[in-house]
Amino acid sequence: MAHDRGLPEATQHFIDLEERFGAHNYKPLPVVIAKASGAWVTDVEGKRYLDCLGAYSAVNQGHCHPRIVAALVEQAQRVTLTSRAFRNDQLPLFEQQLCGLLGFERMLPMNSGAEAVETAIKMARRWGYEKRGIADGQAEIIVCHNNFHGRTTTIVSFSSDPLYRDGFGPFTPGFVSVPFGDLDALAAAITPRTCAFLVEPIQAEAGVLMPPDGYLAAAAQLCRDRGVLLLADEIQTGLGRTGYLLACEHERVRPDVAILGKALSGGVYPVSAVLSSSAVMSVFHPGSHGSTFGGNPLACAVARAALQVLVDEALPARAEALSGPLLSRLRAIRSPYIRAVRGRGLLIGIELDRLARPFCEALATRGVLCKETHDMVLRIAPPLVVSADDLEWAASQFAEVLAG
Ligand code: IF1
Repeated sequence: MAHDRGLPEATQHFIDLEERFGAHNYKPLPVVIAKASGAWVTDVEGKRYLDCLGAYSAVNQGHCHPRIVAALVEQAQRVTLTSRAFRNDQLPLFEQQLCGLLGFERMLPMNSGAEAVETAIKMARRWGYEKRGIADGQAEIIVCHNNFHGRTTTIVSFSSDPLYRDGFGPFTPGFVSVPFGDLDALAAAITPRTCAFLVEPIQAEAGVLMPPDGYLAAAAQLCRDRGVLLLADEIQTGLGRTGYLLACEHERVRPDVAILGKALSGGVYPVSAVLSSSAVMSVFHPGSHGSTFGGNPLACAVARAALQVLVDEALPARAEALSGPLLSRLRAIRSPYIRAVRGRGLLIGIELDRLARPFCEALATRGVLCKETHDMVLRIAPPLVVSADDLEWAASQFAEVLAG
């Protein structure tokens, strides 16, 4: 049982219950959120906070977007789940809309991001056997050091972080890891057994790490030349976060496979998807992959509304427009603790010379919610609907807590 001192009564009550009955696999800030709208959340005490995490980029469209919530309610009153044993009248429309918006031939719907990554892995392996003639059971996928792709046993098998791996073996074989941003290492790692290269365009969890300019484009070319599929995990970077619908577009790269999650539903419901060409998607036949909830009509109706909001409110362009002023404002902060400020669109990291957690706690007291990543980086990823004034105010709070 936690005995955080000095917390208000209702907050303490909920924390005590969770400490008592929940698994302790998280260490949240002591803020208990009860409702939210746009870029702002309200806790059980009635205190308001500017959300500078955006549920890890899942609420790009803002909390409880009225059009997405309306789609949810409307669909919930018609039909929520049919299973894929039958067809429903929402999935085809979602498939058409998502493929059209992102320029892919086909998509496959799942629920969580990790499931979509698993789907891409299965797809790439089978493609390797069927289309590339790799000997059965021998396919390899190249990944990057410090990757974050989710938490299934296969995905943690190729994590380089002991925090995510330790004690969860035996691990799935067939993955080779190279330094992120190192083209020569990628080239050297490709063998006749390599079916795919799985990469995040920006490594968010690793500390908002951006590869050198030109890396993604050169990696895409290398993959093309060597007959290797490029799998882009755009679960966090996609759907407007970095200023484009896909972060790969910064380098005019079209991945063979794009993996989406999080903001695909605006944070209203778990919806993920894998997009690719017909040729690659054709490795799946009836029975070879699926999910009870994947492609359910409620998810599809929500995702359709969430995509429409991204387009109608021009949220990628908004992320781009808000980015420059915020980055300059943050770079102008005079602080003994700041080592670097970096980011793209509204995915920004402030790297410190010490633990970031106490700063997150101080910011929460001042009404700004953000979360450290990899101990020493403050990550800023507000809903893309945030106002310029709110960001300016948040930046002044960052300046004050980081002043030293
Ligand atoms: C947690 C991090 C963020 C992701 C990328 C796949 C997934 C994620 C690029 C899996 C998920 C989340 C999961 C959440 C924390 C969070 C996170 F710090 F751990 F890395 F956002 F930065 N690919 N990221 O970022 O998607 O299965 O969770 O839907 O606590 O695990 P999921």
